[in-house]
Amino acid sequence: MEENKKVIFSGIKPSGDLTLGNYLGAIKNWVKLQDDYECYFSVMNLHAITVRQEPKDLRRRTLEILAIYIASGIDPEKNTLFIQSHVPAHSEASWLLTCNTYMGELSRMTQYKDKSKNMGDSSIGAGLFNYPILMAADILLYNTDLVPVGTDQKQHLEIARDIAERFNRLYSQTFTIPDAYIPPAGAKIMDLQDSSKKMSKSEENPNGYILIMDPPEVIKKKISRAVTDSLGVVNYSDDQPGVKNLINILSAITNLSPEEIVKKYEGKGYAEFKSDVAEAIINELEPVQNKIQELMENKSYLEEIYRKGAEKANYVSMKTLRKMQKKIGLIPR
Ligand code: ATP
Ligand code: LTN
Repeated sequence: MEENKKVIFSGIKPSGDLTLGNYLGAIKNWVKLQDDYECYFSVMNLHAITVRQEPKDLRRRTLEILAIYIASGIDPEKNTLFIQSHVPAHSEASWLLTCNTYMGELSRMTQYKDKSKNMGDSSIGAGLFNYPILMAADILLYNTDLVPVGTDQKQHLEIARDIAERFNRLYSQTFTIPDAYIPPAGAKIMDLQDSSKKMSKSEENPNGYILIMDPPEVIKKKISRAVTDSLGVVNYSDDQPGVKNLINILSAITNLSPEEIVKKYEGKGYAEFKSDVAEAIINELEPVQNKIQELMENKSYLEEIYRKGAEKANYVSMKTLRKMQKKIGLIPR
């Protein structure tokens, strides 16, 4: 029965072209979870504008992310797919939660610290600081039980839980307390050029990331240039972070455990290993890429999906928003 299913909410912001990190850390797991949960997958365009975006790129990427969700195997008939800005309750709930959140807890967020570290106070947007509150609103409006994300989002999940618990304490039981779901493999794919950083779509050096839309020859080139070490042994160890990252990528794609992969490459060099990693990525992404292209040529289909998604999301989120307003003491219209 649909009503008894637990609820999942997750999303990706269109702040750059999506990487293999987004695919393995987030989307691929959503595909696996979709049958067992009632799922809301959103394109977080209001989060994207916490840093400056070129309007026409933002528009293109918003639709592209929707196409990527569907092309990756998320069934638009079974799940609610929508664009964040089409559901005003997110912005409204975000304000109500802003008035119940402290500067202190926001200033501890490592994503905020990382993103603002090279900016002066007068150029850090307030949206970047308040980002986790909007994310809490996204999650709490749907009475979400589980939020499948990569490791980097764990701290944001914790603040969402804190905000929810505080609201429940102050105004009586209102929100479900959400749990993070961090996948066993692929939770943190690292930059191919610098294994101390996560692979990120906002990174400047394109050799550090693989894009979901990268053509096969580009993928081969980037993997063959990926930084490893001079040991020459395929081992799953923190002393060999570059190799470990490639093992994690292969493991997330093939479902083989890191141990099984190490065994398979016993006595073999990096060249063969890297060429198999590239091959696995290409085989995984090629059908997705073709489907994305097809979907991007069918804008009216995408429009139909996001319209229907917004309708459902508006209905569900408005119910929670009204509850919040009433409890806080705002007079209903
Ligand atoms: P940016 O780098 O622009 O801040 P991002 O890709 O980190 O963007 P989102 O697009 O919002 O941020 O991330 C969407 C999802 O992808 C999140 O669940 C996040 O945890 C996951 N994700 C992002 N990068 C990685 C990565 N390198 N490894 C695993 N998961 C990742
Ligand atoms: N901040 C998230 C994107 C995001 C999100 C959400 C993820 C915005 N709202 C709600 C899960 C649930 C990120 O991954 N950078």
